Amino acid sequence: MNEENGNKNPKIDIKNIIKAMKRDLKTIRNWQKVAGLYYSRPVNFKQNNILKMSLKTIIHSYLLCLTISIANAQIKPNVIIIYSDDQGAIDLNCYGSKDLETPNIDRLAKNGTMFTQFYASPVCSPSRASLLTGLNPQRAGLPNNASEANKADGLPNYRFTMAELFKSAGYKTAHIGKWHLGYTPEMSPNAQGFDHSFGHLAGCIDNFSHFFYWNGPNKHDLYRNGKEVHYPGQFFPDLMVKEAGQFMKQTNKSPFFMYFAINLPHYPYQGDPKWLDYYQKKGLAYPRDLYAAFMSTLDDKVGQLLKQVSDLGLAENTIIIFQSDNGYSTEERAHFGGGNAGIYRGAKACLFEGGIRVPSIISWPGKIPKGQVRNQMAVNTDWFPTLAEYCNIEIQQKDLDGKSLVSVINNSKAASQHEEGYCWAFRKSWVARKGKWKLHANPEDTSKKGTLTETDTFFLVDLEADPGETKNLAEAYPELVKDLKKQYQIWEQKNKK
Ligand SMILES: [Ca+2]
Repeated sequence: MNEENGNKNPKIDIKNIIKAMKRDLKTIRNWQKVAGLYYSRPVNFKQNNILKMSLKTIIHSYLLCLTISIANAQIKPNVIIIYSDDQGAIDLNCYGSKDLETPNIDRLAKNGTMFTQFYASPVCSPSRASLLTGLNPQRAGLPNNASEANKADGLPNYRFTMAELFKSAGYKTAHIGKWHLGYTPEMSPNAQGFDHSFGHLAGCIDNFSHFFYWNGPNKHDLYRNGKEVHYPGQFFPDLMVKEAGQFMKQTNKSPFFMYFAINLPHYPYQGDPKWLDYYQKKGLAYPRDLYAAFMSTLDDKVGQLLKQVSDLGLAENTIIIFQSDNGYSTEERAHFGGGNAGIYRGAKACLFEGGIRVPSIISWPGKIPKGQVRNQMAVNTDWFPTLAEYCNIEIQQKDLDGKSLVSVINNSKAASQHEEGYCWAFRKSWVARKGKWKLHANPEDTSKKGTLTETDTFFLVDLEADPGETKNLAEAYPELVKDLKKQYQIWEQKNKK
């Protein structure tokens, strides 16, 4: 089987193989006839046995070829990353929220493996830069949001992205949804390895007019492959699902990588009226009712996307990842909240757990354990090497910040890939994490769940004993503080290289 056919629907391959088998069996029968003529008739018992054995060997060889063909067909699975936007750490039923409905994403978790200690970045652009490069935001070159006002902001073109990785392995690649990784042609999705792109460049849009409303003149922000397109009045997530369906249909015969960066439940909260009614009748308090309606709308769109995957016969051979880019927002435009981080302190734009600890699920029928939960610490930079391993693609860069999660996914007792520690930096704050210990310098708490005083400049917590980060243990463990400061300094130096 050649590379190009590697991802063909296995049913089609089996048909072809059976066809070939029938054709060759006919040849075998002809050969039997010739052999029968060659040997003096009637063919004696021994000769007949030899023929039967030859036939058996050939059939066995075919079955072996068939097995190898099926295995080859699965060497290159399709990959879809669904990257949600500003979703709270526990905002799925499967993560503990009891007041909102998310049956489709929950089903993905039921059919796959979900992580309880999975981290990203505190805001959109750094999170996306890390996901696509396997590097921390500082090394990727985008430690804060890419501002529409500053054209120099964005993921530098020279960075090697996941899309470029898949493209190098013969995949068709698509970006559908939010970009927020730069505004110039060199930093556009098409310049970063995506064959096809449909979506908006800025951090958020109104989902019906597709305008970016912020300071200054309002700007229409919807593009297909760099060309501005207009669909006034059409709900953007519906356009995304439609575009994804068309892309998958067109690439049905070769493997694909699709980055489905759905801009929900990021403000403006524009939930489906049926869900707005549902949560109002249920008596959910404002602004949770608006947020929940938008979360359930997101869940509907994920359901529609997955149905298309299934209807195209691709479900068995498609790896699906679902993850939020950062914690829920407490900004004014988000009605000062609505999301839920459960016991965790913090929200979007800070380094407390509620800002960076996100729901994360991976599913691949028959290949990834079903209905499993993993508690090992993992990070969004890990998806780059994890997917490369699953898709059998060699990575050229040997110094990624992410590590493959395959061993962790396969075994709940495997060691975390980040036992040596991990660091984050955002604005004036930074975090050095090692094992259960987390040192947080210059902390800010966008959830305002507790007070912070001058004595909290270095905030040390034992995440196992105090996952809500309520008690600063820095004074009690000066040696640990020293070690973690050192870890951060080494990390900071490495980022400058
Ligand atoms: Ca976000």
